[in-house]
Amino acid sequence: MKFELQHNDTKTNARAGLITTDHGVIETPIFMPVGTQGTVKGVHMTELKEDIKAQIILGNTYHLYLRPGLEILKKAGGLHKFNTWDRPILTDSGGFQVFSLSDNRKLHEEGAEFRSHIDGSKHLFTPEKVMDIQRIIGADIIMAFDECCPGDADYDYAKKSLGLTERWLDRCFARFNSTDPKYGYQQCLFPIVQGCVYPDLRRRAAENIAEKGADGNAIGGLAVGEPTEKMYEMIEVVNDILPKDKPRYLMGVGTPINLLEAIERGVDMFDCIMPTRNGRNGQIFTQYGTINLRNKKWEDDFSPIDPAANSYVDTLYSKAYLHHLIKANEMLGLQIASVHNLAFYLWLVKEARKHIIAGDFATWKGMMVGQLGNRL
Ligand code: PRF
Repeated sequence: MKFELQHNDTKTNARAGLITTDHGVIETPIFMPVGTQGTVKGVHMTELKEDIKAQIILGNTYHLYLRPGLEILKKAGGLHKFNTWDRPILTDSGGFQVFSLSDNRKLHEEGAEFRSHIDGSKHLFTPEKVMDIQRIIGADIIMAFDECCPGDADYDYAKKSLGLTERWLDRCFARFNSTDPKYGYQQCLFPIVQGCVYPDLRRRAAENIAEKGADGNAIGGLAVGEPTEKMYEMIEVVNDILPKDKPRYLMGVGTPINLLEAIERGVDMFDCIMPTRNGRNGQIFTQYGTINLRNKKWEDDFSPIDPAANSYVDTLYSKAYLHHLIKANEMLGLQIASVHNLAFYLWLVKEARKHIIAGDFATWKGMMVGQLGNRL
């Protein structure tokens, strides 16, 4: 994998770059739609490629390992072949999902023990196993196995947790470096900076990771209940230390405003379930603010969903129609909302990139932040 920095903004830390993988080039800053179970919920691959223009999508080790399982993924020839997505895939490592989804999880030095949320079966994820699983899934970008510390963890817990994440990281690299890609294309490993909301722990984590010389680096443990200002402060602390010539990925973040604030602070990659999950609940993102389509006020508004039109659904359907579909729990409602919101997120990062290259990112960002927070 190669990262080429094309433009550094002079007024902020925003950057525009190109990541080259064996499955294609990614223009940064980029947003990666979440495809937890090998599908971006409710969205066809053609829509994802041609309408939303996604350049890379996510998969989840935890889900894919439990279902369909490694034997099927191996037989399929990897996730790209299985789901027909032929552009890059990044997989999250499972630690975060074990903690948010599974039952009876227990963490120890060896790894994380848990029971499947599907059938209650018992499993153990170790750093080695998680590297092997992501090799089998065939992700272009593999994530390290980490513990995501809760946003309100005390200092002692955060410090112990970071120690464990650091020892796990060494085991991840040892396993990753002693195994080969399964399907003939390159795979790379991104470490994850943890350290909760404590600047000294974040600094230590970033310094340790900077030394590893990885192809890219991630920031985890944010947007997990801490105040938003703390999140921005931690991004600044960490990005001061992480290598400038490697992409930086902020995991699981966030609102359109969060993305612009993080881009301003030097983040290049994002993923979040917000566009699809909120879409399914009737929340539509637009450049002028958010719309709650469940609200009665849209019942007889026959204007287009979004006249700014980033995707084909925006002018094809009206707000009133989408209001009706969502109220009636119709499948098509959540599909339209997901396509619209993902296209909007991809539009937002593309615009950010355009303005970074044009040299007026700060002005544009200020204006956008002013309007994105509106509730229409
Ligand atoms: N670690 C991993 N995945 C994640 C996170 C993390 O800290 C987060 C936190 N925002 C989202 N997804 N491995």
